[in-house]
Amino acid sequence: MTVLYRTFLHRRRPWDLPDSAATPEAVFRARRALAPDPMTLDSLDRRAVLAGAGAFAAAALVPGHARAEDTPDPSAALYPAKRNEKFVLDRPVTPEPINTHYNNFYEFGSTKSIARAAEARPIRPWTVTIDGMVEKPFEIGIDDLLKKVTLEERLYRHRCVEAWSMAVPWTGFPLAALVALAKPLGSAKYVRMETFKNTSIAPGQRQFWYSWPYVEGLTIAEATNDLAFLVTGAYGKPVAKSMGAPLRLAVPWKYGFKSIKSIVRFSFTDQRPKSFWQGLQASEYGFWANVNPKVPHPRWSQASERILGTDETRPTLLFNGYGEQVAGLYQGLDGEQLWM
Ligand SMILES: Nc1nc2c(c(=O)[nH]1)N[C@H]1C(S)=C(S)[C@@H](COP(=O)(O)O)O[C@H]1N2
Ligand SMILES: [Mo]
Repeated sequence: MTVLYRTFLHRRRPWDLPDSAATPEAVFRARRALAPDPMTLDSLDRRAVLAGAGAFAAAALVPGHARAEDTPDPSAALYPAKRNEKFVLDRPVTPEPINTHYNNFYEFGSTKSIARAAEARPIRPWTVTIDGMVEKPFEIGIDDLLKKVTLEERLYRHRCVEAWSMAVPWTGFPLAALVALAKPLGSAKYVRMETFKNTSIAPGQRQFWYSWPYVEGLTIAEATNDLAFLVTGAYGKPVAKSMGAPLRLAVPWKYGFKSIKSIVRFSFTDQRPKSFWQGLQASEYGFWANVNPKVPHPRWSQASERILGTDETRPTLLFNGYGEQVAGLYQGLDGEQLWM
């Protein structure tokens, strides 16, 4: 529990005043290990963090207590899927309770403890719209979409821009398979992805200073790269609501904010999409957001990462270790801000 509790207390709202930058790291860490930092938490958030941690402790200790992964799901029989051994890790898989209970999902609040709030969100029916520059726009239900693809398991690293990381056994299918179903026109250059919007189930979406819904985008070349993965499951079962059920992206060579959760729309376009975080703070979060240890975030270093669930800090790898698969995508783009 000590290790699990510690993960709740790692918390950095990206646009907050950088108390990690203003405070010697050792002091900062010691303070964080005791309590959520009152200087960076408003009182509502503070209550959410404490309630979330308490709820998790109860869920972990009381057998049979309802948790996200217990929710019945019509696609459950598709799991576990066969592991694709091509994707290997250099570290152990992150324990599942950490992954399902330490989340960035601003639709449900700006703390990491949103798992319980996220349980209120229905994930069936779930309709995905494919539109924009395609041969013929269409809508498809998630379970019909699942019939058109082959699920596989892949072990991926997952690196947040906040300098923590996990290792996740995702299940899903290549984004390239969805692009093939969509039949984009030759003139389409980007795919823009959008999260659901429903203020009655996602309290964070009532916060007007964000521009909802959450949006992300990739070039068609990135979207059809073998590594770009649409996630429907994790840990051998349907993916938890807190992690973006029933359909989220995993682009492991980019910072985590690119991996948009709970997608309802894929639009093909010749205009570069403006993402959620870019809209909020373009000087800190860009379109490309490729992981690079040598390019610091304007308010903190990206040289190393804390591996959640352990006491380990490791040097961050260029493209999060996936350069061999993706470096070629960025040749000739020297004028672009590829690393933020
Ligand atoms: N819709 C939506 N997608 C999102 C986010 C979010 O707040 N809303 N957070 C992003 C960030 S910053 C990260 S690090 C990952 C976190 O995924 P995880 O909770 O499964 O670790 O989701 C990304 N996708
Ligand atoms: Mo993130």
